[in-house]
Parts: sequence; structure tokens; C-alpha cells
Amino acid sequence: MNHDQLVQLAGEYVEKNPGNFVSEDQALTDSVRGMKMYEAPIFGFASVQDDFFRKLKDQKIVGEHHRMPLDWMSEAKTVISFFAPLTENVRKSNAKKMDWPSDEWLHARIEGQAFLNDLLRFLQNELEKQGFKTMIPSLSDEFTSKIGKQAYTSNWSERHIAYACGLGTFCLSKGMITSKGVAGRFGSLITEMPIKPTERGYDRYDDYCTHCGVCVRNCPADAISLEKGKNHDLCCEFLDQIKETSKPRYGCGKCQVAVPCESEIPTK
Ligand code: B12
Ligand code: SF4
Ligand code: SF4
Repeated sequence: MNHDQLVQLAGEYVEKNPGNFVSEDQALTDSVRGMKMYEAPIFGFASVQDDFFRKLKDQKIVGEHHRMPLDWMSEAKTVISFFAPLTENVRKSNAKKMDWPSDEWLHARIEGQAFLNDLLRFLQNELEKQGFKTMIPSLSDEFTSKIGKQAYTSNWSERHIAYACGLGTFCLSKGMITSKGVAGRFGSLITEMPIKPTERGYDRYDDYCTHCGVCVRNCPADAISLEKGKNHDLCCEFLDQIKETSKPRYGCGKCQVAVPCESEIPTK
């Protein structure tokens, strides 16, 4: 197994696996039956020895609680991060009505995340078949996240890991912009397989954001401002309102659609 084979396997899995298509019994409406949720992921890699992982323990970046790759697996050599872009169907549907998430978006958040977890397990299995011990931090019993007033964090932040792996930079809405844009989800694995690190093609943590302010106008919760950035409390309260009506589904993502950074790095 090499880097290209891993990327190819993931691409094939996303195209063919039924989990990436809304099933008949789960579909909220007829129009979403069979809809594809995610496109083939893009990948980035970092060495577990990269000094950048230590920086994440800085309170201004994530904090002391953020784990180092070797805390998850002492034999590890490489951190693998991927970004799975949402399909055009999902993205465009969510831009039709800016005060409530589309059914397509709700599916991609919940059933879509379940599918991405399957993709992670599939890749873990493929790497282990080649003799490389591999683990998935977000699916480990030791993974923790805090979501509530003034505390929005985790001990493995997928965006910070993606940043380390050269996949992209943060932005005003506090999402992460990759070469395939901001609308999508991340996943990561830690493996014994040695893989050449991806170069980080940026200097500042928010290099790819133009500060155009379109996400500010899109946000139904007024959670984003050009002066103060993003207020997680307001965002989270809005997501809670959606959960009350759409349980077990929820989501919003208006800051990730109909924006110049939706599916590419915006031009300055
Ligand atoms: C907690 C959480 C939330 C909270 C808080 C969000 C947040 N930005 O932290 C709430 C509930 C509000 C939320 C909402 C949403 N979330 Co959320 N959430 C998470 C979760 C579980 C943990 C995030 C975390 O650990 N944050 C840690 C803190 C420290 O991050 P931070 O404050 O943003 O970090 C800042 C500092 O580091 C600062 N900084 C200052 N100096 C420096 C210097 C350097 C060098 C660097 C690197 C940074 C830096 O820059 C960062 C950004 O400003 C992750 C999953 C995961 N395990 O990562 C998903 C995750 C962040 N969410 C995601 C998504 C998609 C959403 C929603 C769109 C929901 C939806 N699907 O409809 C909204 C969008 C909100 C938004 N605009 O950010 C995606 C992000 C996708 C993307 N393209 O960015 C993630 C990664 C899930 C996934 N598996 O893909 N989420
Ligand atoms: S819409 Fe504009 S300001 Fe908002 S995150 Fe994207 S590039 Fe940055
Ligand atoms: S997810 Fe929705 S509420 Fe939260 S910041 Fe983005 S647009 Fe605003």
C-alpha cells in the first residue's frame, strides 16, 4: 500500500458504498432518496514527530488537553487527515432557504457522518491488512469533546489536525477552507505506515479567508461579525433549536454555502 493507493481506495469507497446514498427508509422526503452525500475526499499527511502538534497545546490555539499523536498510539509514524466535500446537491439545497437547514444537509450531517465513520473503519482495516497498526482518534473511547457555554473544544480537533496535514486554513466563520472549499467534513487516522508529509502551503492560520463578510450576512443566528469573529454560544443555541424540531437530526451550515469559499479557495 502506498499513498496513491490509499487515496484511490477511499475514492472508490465513496463512489460505490451504499452508505453514501440516502436510503429509502431513512429519506425525509421523496426527493432525497438515493441522493449522494459526499464526494471523494482529499488527503493530507503529517509526521507524528512534527513540532506543530506541540503548538496545539497552547491555550490560544486549543489547549493542554489536546493530545499528541503518540498519546493515541505509541508506535505511530503518520497522521492522515481527509476532507470529504459535500456534493453539489447538498450544498445548493442548503442555500435555497437561509433560515433552516435543508433535508439534504440534515442527512449529510447525521447519516453522512455515520458513512464517514464507516470510511474511517474501512481505511483502518485496509492499512491493518498491510501490517500497519492504525487507530481512529474520533472513534476511540478516549476521545472527548465539550460543547456548551464558553467551552467548545475536544482533545482531537479535526480542523487543527487538517491544518497540520497541509489541507487548509481557518476562516472568519471558524470553519476550515481547503482546496475543495469549506462545505464538507473531516476525518483522521493515526498509523504505523510511513507516508511523506504534505507541505503546508500557508503561513497564517487564516490565510485562505478573504474576510469578504458573506458568511456574516448568511448566518441566521447573527453569530458571525467582521469585528469579533464567531460567537459559538449563538451558533450552538440555533443548532439546539433545530434539534428540537428535527431530532435526531440537526445542522445549519449557512456559513458554508453561497459563500465564495464554499467549494474552493476564494480569490483575494
Ligand atoms: C465543538 C464543535 C462545534 C461547536 C463549536 C465550533 C468550533 N469552531 O469549535 C459548535 C456546536 C458551535 C459547532 C458547530 C458547527 N460545526 Co462543529 N465541531 C465541533 C467539534 C466536535 C470540536 C471542535 C474543537 O475541538 N474545537 C477546538 C477549538 C479550540 O477550536 P477553535 O476555537 O475554532 O480554534 C481557533 C483557535 O485555534 C484559533 N487560533 C488562534 N491562533 C491560532 C494559531 C494557529 C497556528 C492555529 C492553527 C489556530 C489559531 O483559530 C481557530 C479558529 O478561529 C468538531 C469535531 C472535531 N473533533 O474536531 C466539529 C467540527 C469543527 N464541526 C464541523 C461542522 C461542519 C459544524 C457545523 C457546520 C454544523 C453542521 N454540520 O451543520 C457548525 C459550523 C460552526 C462553525 N462555523 O464553526 C466540522 C468543520 C468543517 C469545516 N469545514 O470546518 C467539524 C470539524 C466536524 C467534522 N468532523 O468535520 N461545532
Ligand atoms: S465567506 Fe468570506 S469571510 Fe466568510 S469564511 Fe468565507 S472567505 Fe472568509
Ligand atoms: S452553523 Fe449556522 S448558526 Fe452557526 S455560524 Fe454557521 S451559519 Fe451561523
